[in-house]
Amino acid sequence: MNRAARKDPGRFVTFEGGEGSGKSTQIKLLAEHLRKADYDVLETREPGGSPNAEAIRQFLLSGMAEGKGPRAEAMLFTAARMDHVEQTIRPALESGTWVLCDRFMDSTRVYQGMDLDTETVDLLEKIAVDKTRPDLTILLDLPARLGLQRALSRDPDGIKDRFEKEDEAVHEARRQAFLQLAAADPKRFAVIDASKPAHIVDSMVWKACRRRFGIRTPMGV
Ligand code: Z5A
Repeated sequence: MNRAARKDPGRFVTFEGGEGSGKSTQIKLLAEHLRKADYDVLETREPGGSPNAEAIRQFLLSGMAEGKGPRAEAMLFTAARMDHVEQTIRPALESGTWVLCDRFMDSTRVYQGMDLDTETVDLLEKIAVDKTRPDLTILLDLPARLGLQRALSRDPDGIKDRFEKEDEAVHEARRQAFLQLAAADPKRFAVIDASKPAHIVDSMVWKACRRRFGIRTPMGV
């Protein structure tokens, strides 16, 4: 019988960080560790993760919402998140599945929050997330320039999306905003140096996860 069948609680782990910081790479690696340890795991992403939210993703990343201003953009991210939480995340957690999510509420705080007042962001977060808050947030931290280089080398001829087009100083300011969020909530966040090779980052992420949830493996916690 696996752990979900034994009614162990599902855990909610979010990954945050800048463009090209390695979130998708590390989610796959963490999912492998957890599955080997006999957990059921769901990998998902934002914006997206449910059919309606994926439709909103297309609209947002194409840049069609950009001219409407940061409030409208934040409301669209919120609508997508609400659907994702209701249709995908909450049911998975209730069934004992671990949810690993590429970006979540902290991305709205950083990307849209820099142009909005805190009360508005707090309200949108409450509407979309309510009590479904991450148990652990892995912040993959690296200089914006390195992340942008990695993203570019992954897809040198690709069309840049709404956010990829912005300049390095904007990405670096977001990096600092993520670090401030982490400093304000050290119990929830683990800040990982993502400039290291992927296998080193993987071992740091797995260690943070084992510590946070007390997971024992043959190698110990
Ligand atoms: N957004 C927002 O504004 N508000 C919100 O509320 C939310 C999102 C939820 C979504 O973009 C955009 O939406 C995002 C913020 C905004 N835009 N930006 N910027 P997305 O989903 O298309 O992309 P992303 O979230 O920014 O992630 P990404 O660019 O796909 O990168 P990643 O997942 O963090 O990295 P990766 O794909 O794992 O790695 C990138 C490359 O680096 C790849 O070739 C890897 O093989 C390589 N890599 C990975 N790790 C390493 C290490 N350690 N060393 C060397 N190379 C590595």
